[in-house]
Amino acid sequence: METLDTVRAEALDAVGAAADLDALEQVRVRELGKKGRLTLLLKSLGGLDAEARKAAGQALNVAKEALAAAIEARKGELARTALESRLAGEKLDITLPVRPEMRGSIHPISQTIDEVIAIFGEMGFTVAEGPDIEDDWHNFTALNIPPEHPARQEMDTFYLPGTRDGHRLVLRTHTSPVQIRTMCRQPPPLRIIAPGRTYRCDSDATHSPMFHQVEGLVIDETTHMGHLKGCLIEFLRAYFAIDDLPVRFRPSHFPFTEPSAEVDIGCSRTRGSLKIGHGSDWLEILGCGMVNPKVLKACGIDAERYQGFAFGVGLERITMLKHGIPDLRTFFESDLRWLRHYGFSALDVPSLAFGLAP
Ligand code: 2U9
Repeated sequence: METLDTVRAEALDAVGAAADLDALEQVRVRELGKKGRLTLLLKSLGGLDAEARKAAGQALNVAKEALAAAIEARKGELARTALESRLAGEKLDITLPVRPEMRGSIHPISQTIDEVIAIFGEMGFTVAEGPDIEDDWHNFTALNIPPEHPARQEMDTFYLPGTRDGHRLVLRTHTSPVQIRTMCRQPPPLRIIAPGRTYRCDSDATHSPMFHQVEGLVIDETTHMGHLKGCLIEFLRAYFAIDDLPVRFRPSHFPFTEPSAEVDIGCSRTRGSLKIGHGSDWLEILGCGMVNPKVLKACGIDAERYQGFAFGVGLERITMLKHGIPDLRTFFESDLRWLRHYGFSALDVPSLAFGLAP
């Protein structure tokens, strides 16, 4: 049988000679593992008498501890050398050009919504929101749009299965139900805008089944058509950043306003190119009117005491006009090159004081 001295000397030599962590682990298993040489020596003590067993046992335990300590120390040494040789091999070339950083950008529709909120916010409007899934009372009936009205026909409206409080469910065709809900919930005076997604069963070069609108509503005891005109002229001049933008109001008809008007801005069309702000042509840009008393009554508002105006703007349209975006469909294609070209920096938050857009 091997003597303790021989085993210890060989084991310590092997620890010193272990060239890497794997080799060191092999030494540990060979000497101290379940069937390791020192472990077997310890087991073999059973045959000795008590006195000799005690002395040999102590010597063996001292040897085991010394070996375990030597293994730990060698492990530290090996780890240090491994790190040093890695550091010596790795070089950092600080003259290399920086990696390109992929930055996200704000979608032009989001930018327009932020700009519209900044402009109307300055005039004292707050933002109201409501559900995309509506019922036909909030989307049509309360707005004085009767069941036989063409806007209600299946071909224009996305009807959903099921009903709410006995009313058919629809994807809202305008954001007007947001104002209906606000009027039903909150007494006048009211001054709100409702930007958001709207849906119509229509898809071609100038219509998308999902598009965006912002509508506005002012209700109090004294607001009249002069306020409507001043407010919308102010909005259009701020949005297009043209102080003397020509604006004209043409009589029109909507079921929810009376009287109603369509609003045009001055432009020029020369050889297919459209320029906003000067020239002798007009471009239709939004619809508006004094809120029909029937709509106020549907929401439980005293139409003898209260009155006000409302308007609606298509956000894709004003965004295309301001930024020269030629095709509506590109808004929703999620083409990264398009988004990089037309998108806005997240740091350029629109405000009237610091400029709406860079
Ligand atoms: C309530 C009462 C009245 C909102 C209005 C228009 C005129 C209008 C179009 C503009 C372009 C829709 O996106 S578009 O096709 N909108 O012409 N919208 S008045 O009138 C309201 C709204 C809510 C309670």
